[in-house]
Amino acid sequence: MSESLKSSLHPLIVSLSDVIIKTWQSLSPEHYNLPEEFGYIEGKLEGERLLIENFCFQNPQFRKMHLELAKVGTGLDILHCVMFPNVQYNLPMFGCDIVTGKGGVSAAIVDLSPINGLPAAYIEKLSSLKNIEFSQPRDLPEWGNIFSPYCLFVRPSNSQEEQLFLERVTDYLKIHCAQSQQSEPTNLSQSELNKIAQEYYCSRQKENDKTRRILEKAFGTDWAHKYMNMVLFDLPS
Ligand code: BLA
Repeated sequence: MSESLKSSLHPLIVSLSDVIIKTWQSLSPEHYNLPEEFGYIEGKLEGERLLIENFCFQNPQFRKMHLELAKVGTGLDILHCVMFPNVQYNLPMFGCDIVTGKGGVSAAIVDLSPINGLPAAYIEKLSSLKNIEFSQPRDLPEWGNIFSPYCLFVRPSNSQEEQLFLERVTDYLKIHCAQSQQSEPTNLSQSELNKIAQEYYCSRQKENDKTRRILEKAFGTDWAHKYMNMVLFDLPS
């Protein structure tokens, strides 16, 4: 990981990216080649530099495990992470997004989002996690009907809450990695349903105008469209 970009990011993003990469190592990940032009990217947003760095892996259960770190000027840092299951496995979508600005962390979201329902083992594990209260919970946007009842969406208001968020993401990742290792491939018709559900998840995520706006301003409409469709939320083949 390039220390130059990473070390300049908000500490919560640095810690979480370390946790993600470390946890993925238990999944025997192989490299996933993103389209070549999308590894390390630099653009300009309203005269400010936008830097994007991508890390991408795959294994039998996950067609793509994607971590993106981004910095806009000196004000805005972003962590974006999605684990896309292979549609042959009945696994949910792990998704996480952190946006930090001059005033601290503005959005921190993590979920294991259902693909044709959450498997019973996930419900059991997630519902037995201890309840944590955040002082500033946030409301999901309209396109957010893809998220599960276990979706955590908050504005952490101090470093203690940032730590709690980090611990909760770690819990979700550990549950997901362990479950994925026990998962067996399903049949063809269920795989087809999983594919449709994953396409729906991606189409809803692409309705997030806040993400689109930043990419369009820095790189133009065409490039942003390509990036959202080929890198952030590409469809299963
Ligand atoms: C919100 N995402 C945001 C915001 C920005 C971005 C600037 C607004 C911050 C705020 O409301 O406080 C920007 N996020 C980006 C950019 C990238 C990115 C530029 O990932 C990538 C280049 N978004 C995801 C994933 C989830 C997600 C995987 O990519 C959830 C699993 C959620 N981001 C998400 C949600 C919001 C958000 C729910 C709030 C949207 C709103 O309130 O309208």
